[in-house]
Amino acid sequence: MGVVNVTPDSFSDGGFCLDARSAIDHALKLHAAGADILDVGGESTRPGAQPVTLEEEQHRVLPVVEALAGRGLVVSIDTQKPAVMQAAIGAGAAMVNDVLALRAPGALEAVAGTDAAVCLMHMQGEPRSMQQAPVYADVVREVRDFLQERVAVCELAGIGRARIVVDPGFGFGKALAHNLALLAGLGRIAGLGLPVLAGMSRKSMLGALTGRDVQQREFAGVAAHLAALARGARILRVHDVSAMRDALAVWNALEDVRDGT
Ligand code: 7PJ
Repeated sequence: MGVVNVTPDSFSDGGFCLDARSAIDHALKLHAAGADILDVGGESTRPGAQPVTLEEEQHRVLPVVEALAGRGLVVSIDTQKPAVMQAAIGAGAAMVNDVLALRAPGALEAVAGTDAAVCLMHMQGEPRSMQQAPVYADVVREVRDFLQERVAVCELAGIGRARIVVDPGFGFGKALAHNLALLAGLGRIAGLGLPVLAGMSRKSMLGALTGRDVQQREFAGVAAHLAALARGARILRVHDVSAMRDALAVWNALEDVRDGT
């Protein structure tokens, strides 16, 4: 899964068209580099980020979703807003990626009446304040229990298991030790029996481990995502698709070898 952010380009005065076009161009490059899913988002969920209005978010993402889905590409819509989910599915999105795990009023209904897939992510607190003082007794158990409960709620609402992906939400209300415990214990999340999505690309946990700035975390990201793959992750949400694809080429070649001796 390649990350496609549709946020205004502060260096251009071209406004919306330029933003949409550059997002589409970027997404096509990620697809050419080997991304199977393009995750389109118009509202930042980074720690401390400010919310975006419904109108602004739709204005940003819908032309991009439509253009990519219209080319036959698999599009995921990264949003917390039920109205954006519905409009994006109408524009061709095949998956809803929701950091709130469909907890917003109306979100379950927005997905239930469609055949879109959904990624349910764990987050402690809310983006504005989630990194201030995250606390867990047993982070892997608490995240797994939360996801299990959200899966049950989805099933009751008519969203069958075949449509559901789960995600521990690296960096969403987690200190470094929590993120590492989740990565080490990812097998217990995979034990829920649903595909696991892991997203650590460029995140501060990689900065904390390497001392590197956000633009220089590519190698650390590849290592982290391979570690997730080894523990059962099925979808890797990354910015640096080419690097991840090369690593997967090596990884998958080994999977095909029955006897290495
Ligand atoms: C994630 C996400 C993640 C899912 C973001 C960033 C922050 N969606 N959206 N999982 N992270 N499912 O990319 O740094 O980890 S936005």
